[in-house]
Amino acid sequence: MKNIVILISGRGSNMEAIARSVLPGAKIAAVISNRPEAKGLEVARGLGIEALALDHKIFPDRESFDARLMQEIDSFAPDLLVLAGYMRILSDDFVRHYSGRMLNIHPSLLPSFTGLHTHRRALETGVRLHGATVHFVTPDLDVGPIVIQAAVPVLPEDTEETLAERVQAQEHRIYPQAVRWFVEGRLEVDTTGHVHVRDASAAPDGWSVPPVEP
Ligand code: NHR
Ligand code: GAR
Repeated sequence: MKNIVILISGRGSNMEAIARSVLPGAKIAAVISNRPEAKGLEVARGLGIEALALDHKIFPDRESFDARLMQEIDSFAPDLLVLAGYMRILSDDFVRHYSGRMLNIHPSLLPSFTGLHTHRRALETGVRLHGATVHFVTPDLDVGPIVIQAAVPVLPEDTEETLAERVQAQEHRIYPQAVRWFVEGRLEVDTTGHVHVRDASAAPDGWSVPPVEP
């Protein structure tokens, strides 16, 4: 059995998409939020998943919070740690501890728009294509090996909200896909930091084209 631990900070819609599509042979062992008020905690409990909060505000600094978070996570013996809308930068020691077994979804077509407020910045910049990226987490923010991306058009009448909604529909498709590949043991990061998907049925090297929207 492969254990998956998911970290959230908010709504938990990606967590839910992953939980609903998890393969036999894998299990969401726990969902942990750094924000006690995160809606996703209730969503997880509704799905029968153990859900707990660890409030970062009661810790004196980032390192002590991360050390305690690591303890909680490791009590579930995770094979994979999934960041799903988790909003705290993780310290280097934490990232090294889960090296090669921690994924994040970032709401942009990386390497464009690392960091926060990606939809607003995409609209301000005037890009015609935007999207989401699943990547392995490395100490430097939002630059780890890319597993899968999906692109969406930016439409003239878009607001941050309508654009976010279009991107998130793709997130709910590509994040479960990436997790399934990981659970199947099919992801490989080569020495140049490129990810390969072994025996991908979708396309020659595991990329997948999102369905064209109307
Ligand atoms: N940690 C490391 N080391 N590397 C990454 O690639 C990480 C990471 C932690 C989170 C997710 C990320 C994203 O997809 C992620 C990737 C939060 C911030 C941030 O600035 C930046 C990137 C991401 C998540 N957080 C503020 C902080 O001081 C707090 C913001 C808030 O609470 O609203 O931690 O974009
Ligand atoms: C998602 O769109 C995710 O890409 C983004 O937050 C949303 C979380 O939604 N992540 C970040 O912005 C990380 N900085 P969810 O809680 O419903 O999955």
